[in-house]
Amino acid sequence: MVRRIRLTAVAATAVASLSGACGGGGSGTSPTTTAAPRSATTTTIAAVATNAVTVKDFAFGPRTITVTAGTTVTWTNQDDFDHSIVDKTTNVEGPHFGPVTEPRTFSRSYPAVGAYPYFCGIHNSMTGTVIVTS
Ligand SMILES: [Cu+2]
Repeated sequence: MVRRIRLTAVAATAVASLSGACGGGGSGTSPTTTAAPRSATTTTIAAVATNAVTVKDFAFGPRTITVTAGTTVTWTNQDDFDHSIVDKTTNVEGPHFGPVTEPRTFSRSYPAVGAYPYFCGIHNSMTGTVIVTS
């Protein structure tokens, strides 16, 4: 099965440049010119990172999250029944979590770069992916 993972990086770069205003020359003496310092400001706005996934109505939200290596991702179950997180690659299933088997949260750390698809071990149609970048 081929699964396509679309990674959307949102980075807005705003560059503001200020050009020095040149004063006009008056009559008579030649004006003294002082070079105005040219100032440039670069602002980079990165996408807001999240390490939180909400589990609600048999769905993971967001279904795909992107985190940096070393991040711990936490799922919070807002349904009235338990879920679990199974790493699709390793088939390792975390404990059931939710209102029946508390706590309602489950956390897993992602130390290495890669794509980590997962699913719910109780409801296999529930799928998601953690994308880990450097
Ligand atoms: Cu489930």
